[in-house]
Amino acid sequence: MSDFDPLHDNQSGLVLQEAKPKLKKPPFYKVILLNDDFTPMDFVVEILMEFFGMPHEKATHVMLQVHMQGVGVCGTYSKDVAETKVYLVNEYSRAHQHPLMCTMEEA
Ligand code: TYC
Repeated sequence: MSDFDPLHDNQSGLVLQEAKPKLKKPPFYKVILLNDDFTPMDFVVEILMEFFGMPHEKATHVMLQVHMQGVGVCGTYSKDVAETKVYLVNEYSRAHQHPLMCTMEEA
């Protein structure tokens, strides 16, 4: 052991514990679509393609999953990106007079 070892202070007899790094990875958020009885299926497919970059086939699959199960995940993003997508999708739906609801939850 060296003369100055902060973890084992020979003069006081104290043993110090090194501080653990407190950095945590930032959380990710799932962006979620909710089913409703009024929004046309084609409009939901368009949303999934335009705002979430899905090819037509995948967008159709996710739309049908939401239609049958009530909710579905559009993608997983950082908090800022998820919040922006939720805002843009809800604004776009309202602008087209559809009640489609988009929301987010921590992944
Ligand atoms: N249930 C709608 C219909 O029958 C279609 C739909 C799918 C609506 C997904 C919303 O998130 C949704 N026209």
